[in-house]
Amino acid sequence: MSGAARTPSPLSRRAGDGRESAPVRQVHLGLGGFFRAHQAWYTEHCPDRDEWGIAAFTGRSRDLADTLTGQDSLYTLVTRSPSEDRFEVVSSLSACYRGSDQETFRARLASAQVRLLTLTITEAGYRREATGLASVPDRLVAALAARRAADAGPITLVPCDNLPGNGGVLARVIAELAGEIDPALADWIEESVSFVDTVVDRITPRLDPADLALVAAATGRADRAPVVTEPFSEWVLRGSFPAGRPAWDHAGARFTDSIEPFEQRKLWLLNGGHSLLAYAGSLRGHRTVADAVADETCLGWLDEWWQEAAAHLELPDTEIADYRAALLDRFGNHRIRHQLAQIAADGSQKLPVRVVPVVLAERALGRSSVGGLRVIAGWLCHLRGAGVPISDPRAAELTELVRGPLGSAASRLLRWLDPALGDDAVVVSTVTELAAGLST
Ligand code: CS2
Repeated sequence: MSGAARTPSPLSRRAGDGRESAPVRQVHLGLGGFFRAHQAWYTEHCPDRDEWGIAAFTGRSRDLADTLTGQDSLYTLVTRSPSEDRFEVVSSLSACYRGSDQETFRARLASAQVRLLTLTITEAGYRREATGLASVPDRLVAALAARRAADAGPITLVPCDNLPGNGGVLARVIAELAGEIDPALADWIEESVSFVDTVVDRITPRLDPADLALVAAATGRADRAPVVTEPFSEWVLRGSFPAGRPAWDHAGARFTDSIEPFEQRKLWLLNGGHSLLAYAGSLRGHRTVADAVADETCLGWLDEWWQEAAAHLELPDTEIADYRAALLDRFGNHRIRHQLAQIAADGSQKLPVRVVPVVLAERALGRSSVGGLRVIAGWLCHLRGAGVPISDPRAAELTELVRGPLGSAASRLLRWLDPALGDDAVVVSTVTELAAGLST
């Protein structure tokens, strides 16, 4: 399609631009770019997609639900390789709602037609006290109570955030909360709700407004909510789906009984590498992942970190080498403008799962773990005000903790991450030196 000289028409006609909407059997919480590039895209590519429509609720944003509703829940997915853009209209969303619409959320979950709930609520979303309003776990428990009252049958919850054992984490917080409210509800949840663990991967930067015009020019359709993503995508799942699921395996998802090696590979190499670049790389003046990996110094740091992390992965060496090589290509895709500031957010929720396990494992072997400690040193500088702005649910507590002389700040922050790190003199002095070097 080429619409260079035409005024683009709105993207809103299912008949002409996409598919008819499918009956809602899946609900999603956390409607954003990543969900639309990942889970919604997998559903779109299933042979049984016409049976699995999605009702999606935003996390906090009101505007995105309204914008998507205004275009009949259709959107354009732009798959951006280093050399070209590919455009695809995704029709798998059947309805979009504001996250504040708890009544509809409850009603959807109380429907026997609905078999699945996927979630992208960020690492911080699994905390009960995360927001001033009702937290996500509170809202989930209320909706599950409605499902039980309606006798709507079993359901599967599929969390899709970067936490190891994310299904188990969610199951624990829900069980605890439900048990406090009503033990009979907790029993019903145990019998009727399946929690699936997942590893999700697709680099999806926040939308650059310049892409709106690009999509309009290329497709002839004015889409107010397109998503730009990379060509690579991975989804690994472990768990059961008592009420069924779309044939995601036909769209490339992998089902396994042993998810830990995939989790560690992704969290340590990709996400840990991202956090290293976000903190240490931004201190060298870089703004995007691609800019940072074009810098030999950052590349050396990345290599050092990957070397340490790889020593603790239970995967064949050749597989790790291939994964690292592919990651370098993905990080180096200069047409994906993935902002380091976006990745730097919520470090308090990210570093404990991306970096700390490797540092502890390296120290247990008597090694210094400079690669991993550099991430923590970069985070320390960031919390002390250097580099990109701080955005973190624990910001107030952490910025207070890192005031004063660098060495004692390093020791307090390390203790906050893990008491064993705070008590380890080698770790404290290494982080202090690395942070001093990064901030000059
Ligand atoms: C990133 C992830 O923002 C971050 O912390 O590391 O969002 C990363 O881009 C995705 O996990 C890629 O799948």
